[in-house]
Amino acid sequence: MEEHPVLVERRAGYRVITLNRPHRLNAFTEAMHQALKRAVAEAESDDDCRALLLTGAGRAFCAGQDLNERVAADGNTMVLGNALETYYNPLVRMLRELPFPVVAAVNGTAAGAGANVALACDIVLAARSASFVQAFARIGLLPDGGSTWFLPRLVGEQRARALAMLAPQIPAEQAKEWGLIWDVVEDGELMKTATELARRLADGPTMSLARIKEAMNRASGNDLGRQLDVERDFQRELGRSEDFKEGVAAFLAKRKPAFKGK
Ligand code: T3D
Repeated sequence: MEEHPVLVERRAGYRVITLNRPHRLNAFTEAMHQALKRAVAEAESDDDCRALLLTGAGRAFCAGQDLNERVAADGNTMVLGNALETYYNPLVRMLRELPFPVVAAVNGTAAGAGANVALACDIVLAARSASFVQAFARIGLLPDGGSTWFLPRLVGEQRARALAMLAPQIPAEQAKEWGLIWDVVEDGELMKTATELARRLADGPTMSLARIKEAMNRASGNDLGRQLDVERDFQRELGRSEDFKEGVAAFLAKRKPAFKGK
């Protein structure tokens, strides 16, 4: 067994989590799932952690499920529903529900569930040489990790269906043009830009960012009326925060705000 399928670096205000199975393009094994779950849970329980940066070691971001783990000794394939229930679905929920922003720095190929873990993050930044592929139909599966939900919302129904059914490997620039991801930067600039982004978010008004995230999550299931109520309730709460006081004071004093995340 590999010693460290996931690396964690603690920095002031945020953590960098690196998927670390480069010889298998950082494909998910059970051990990697468990290590990632632990790393995310530890970040969540750390009061000083106000943002997360997720990336991959080597030339890929993540190639999805490690298919070596999908052939049982008797030749029958495993019960895949259990894998989703135990690992992928909780991971996607966790990333979406963390009370601070998650940045994905997609350093190379993001395939299958690897692409969809990236899409579950709040802001997806990709290196110019990176690519995205909903590889599932190539092996007789359907896109999981929430992508039948994410894709139509991000790129529209027609492109979503084609991405899922034809499984093309689309370059980062096209992913950006289609609205699948936030931005593309030169390969050598990826980690610098991504860490600046994580740093900036970690220095931000964390309660506000958490409520933005939650409001966006809820919007997909709400009609306008309900969503207006959500905004009202969250704004009421944020109006009492120290960061709101600081934001207004800084604006009026024409200085940079010093948010504390409270
Ligand atoms: O099963 C469940 O729990 C249900 C949930 C499923 C979630 C999923 O993610 S299903 C989809 C699984 N992923 C894939 O089908 C992607 C498979 N990989 C590829 O299609 C290609 O490798 C890539 C498009 C990602 C990259 O292509 P390329 O040409 O850059 O690299 P390569 O040569 O194909 O791969 C390099 C090595 O990584 C190679 O090993 P080798 O020959 O050097 O020993 C290759 O076998 C290995 N690798 C890549 N992806 C996987 C993998 N090994 C195991 N599992 C992989 N997913």
